[in-house]
Amino acid sequence: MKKKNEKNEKLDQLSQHTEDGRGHKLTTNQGVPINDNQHTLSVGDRGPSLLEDIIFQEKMTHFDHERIPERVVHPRGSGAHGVFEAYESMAKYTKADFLSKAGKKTPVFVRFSTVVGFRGSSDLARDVRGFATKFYTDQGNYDLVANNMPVFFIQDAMKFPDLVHSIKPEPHHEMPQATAAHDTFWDFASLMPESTHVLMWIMSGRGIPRSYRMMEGFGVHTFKWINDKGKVTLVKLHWKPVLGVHGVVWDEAQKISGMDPDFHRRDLWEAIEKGQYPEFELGVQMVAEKDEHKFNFDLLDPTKIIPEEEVPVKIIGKMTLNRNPDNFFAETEQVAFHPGHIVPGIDFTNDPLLQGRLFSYIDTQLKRLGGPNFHEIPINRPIAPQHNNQREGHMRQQINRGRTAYDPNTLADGYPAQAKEKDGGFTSHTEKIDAHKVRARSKSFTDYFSQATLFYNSQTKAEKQQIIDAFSFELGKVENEDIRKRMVGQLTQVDKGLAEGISKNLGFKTPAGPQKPVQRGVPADANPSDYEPLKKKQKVKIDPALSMERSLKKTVKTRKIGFLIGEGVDEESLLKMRAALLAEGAVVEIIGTHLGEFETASGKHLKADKSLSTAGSVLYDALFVPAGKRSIQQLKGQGKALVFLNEAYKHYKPIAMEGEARELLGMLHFGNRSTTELEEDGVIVQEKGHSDLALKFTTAIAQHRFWYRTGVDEIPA
Ligand code: HDD
Repeated sequence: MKKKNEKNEKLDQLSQHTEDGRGHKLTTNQGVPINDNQHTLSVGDRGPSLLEDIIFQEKMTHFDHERIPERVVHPRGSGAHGVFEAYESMAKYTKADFLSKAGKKTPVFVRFSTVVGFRGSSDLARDVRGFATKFYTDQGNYDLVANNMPVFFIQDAMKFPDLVHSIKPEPHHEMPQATAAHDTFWDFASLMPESTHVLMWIMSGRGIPRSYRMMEGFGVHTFKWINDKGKVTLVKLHWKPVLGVHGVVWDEAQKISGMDPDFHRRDLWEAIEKGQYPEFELGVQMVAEKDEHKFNFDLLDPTKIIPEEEVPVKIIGKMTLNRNPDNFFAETEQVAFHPGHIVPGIDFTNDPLLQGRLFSYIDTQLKRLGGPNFHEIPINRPIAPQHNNQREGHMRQQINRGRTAYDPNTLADGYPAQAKEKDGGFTSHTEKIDAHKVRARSKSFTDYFSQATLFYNSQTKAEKQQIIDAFSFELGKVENEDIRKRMVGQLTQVDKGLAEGISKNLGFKTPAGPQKPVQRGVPADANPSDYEPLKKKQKVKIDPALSMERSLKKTVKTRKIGFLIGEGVDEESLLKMRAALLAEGAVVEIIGTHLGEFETASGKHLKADKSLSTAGSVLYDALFVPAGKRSIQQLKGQGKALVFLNEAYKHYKPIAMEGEARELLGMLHFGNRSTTELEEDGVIVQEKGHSDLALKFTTAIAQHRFWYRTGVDEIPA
């Protein structure tokens, strides 16, 4: 039996769930039993079909209407149910009930997504990831509609359609799919210096996550928390994955896209089915209202972070995703998030991107879900009761009794009545604003590069190289050379070495600096020099939290280890290693030279989970080759087995080989070195029976990647 959480039980009570039809007769949607689901009604068995075949008509009409518009951005996604538990009371800062006491549990539904690719595109695109959470709180639904990057491309929502039009496939031939690597995006980006900071994040390993379970989430905007005395605290929200933040490398990402385009979806699904529930801690950076202007950037600017070195992230609760959806369409496709779904104790700031989002999300749900009653779709339905005078509209589910649908009234004794603030009624923060109505960007938003530099400087050597390579790939796909140069010109403002590295790969001289004009959004009557991009002195030079390698969590939990075997594998070698890895919480899959049963050297039988042709090393975090004379003989004769190992080495992954498996070394590109040298590079090779092989291998897996191993570039795989 699957575990059910509170929300699920509630939905079941509302009889929205039906089981899979076992034991029931087939019926029409009107409940009429169907006695032939194979043939249309026709005039004779070779004659024309009849219009009066209402069974066919109903079936076909429903089928023809099965698609709803995919999301204009974030169409490709995967969801999961779970629960959020508060670690402590945050009542001092917010009256939000779900954060009001330690141990308070709130059901949640999360949808992770890519942004650019269509619904059927690969999970491994280089892209921002969406991380949207619906908290079904006792005070109503709260949506934290976040991304895995803490900053956005643009500062004003007015530019969102332009951004999205530029990054989506080009409109004349609808290519390329699910990638920014084409002219229109970089044309736009190279003219929008404010996007530089997020580009650094996307070009890092964060743009190609290892798993949805290993990504951070960021609310991006500064929000307000308000306590019961009306006191405001400015906050930025973070999700921190308990397993740490991990990416894959670009070569891997491209190969995974071919081998398993559902890689992230499958990973999330399987982890939950196995009971390895993904966990994320909720963190908050808090700034007293009086300190709003103490920073050298504007807290309203969504292209800026508050460095964790400046304001630490306080961890206040944990979300555990513990149940897969029952039906993808009903839940993951129909879930409707909106940054405007907030609860008392939370309020908006005047971030111009957030303000624009407050319009866009409702508007998009009206189109996608077909009308104003989308809140009645089970996945969107709050568990808090709803009473108001809204009525009718497409697909209305609720059957409201009574005569009154207006306020004030006496016929229903004045109900539903307004809640008082003390009874938990929502009140907006009474902010005083005294200003002219203008179309303008505040000057405090014009430092575009300082934090991009902070991000770059906080990366390790390997991570910097990854960023250079990523820019080189993306811009290398751009056909127009002016665009390439303009973009690199902009990157000279981030770091000279970065710009030089990319220029070298693209085959031109590094531009001296950015091209003019670099500033958009300057009011027509303004003095342009007032709006020159600034580079302000940074308090923080390096923020380790920005680097994945510097903030590594050393664990092998849920890591997927592939065992390469042939007939006659040494059973003891295999079982010992498997037991050691499983004990540490890793996942083991046996990859055979063929599928089905294998006879071990001692005459026992075991089954392969995958074969060399249905798997690839890119789908695993590490590889082990157990001992076994015959098994190794067979692997030696399989080019694919050698590709597996060479590729794993190329992708910096730990490898272990026992007993006869060492004979493979001579056939591998990296094998021609001493055991000690190999071990330093995360390749552990031992005679059979050494007791510390498993320990050394698990320690290497906990390090995840050996970024600085030798000879990687020479491997042709
Ligand atoms: Fe957005 C979807 C996150 C800026 C307009 N957005 C969407 C989703 C996520 C985000 C995670 C997918 C939700 C789901 O899984 O259903 N969006 C962000 C973040 C932003 C951001 C973190 C910047 C801080 N978005 C943004 C702007 C606009 C939109 C500036 C428009 C003014 N976003 C939308 C949308 C979508 C959407 C068009 C498409 C589908 C949907 O809303 O439900 O309304």
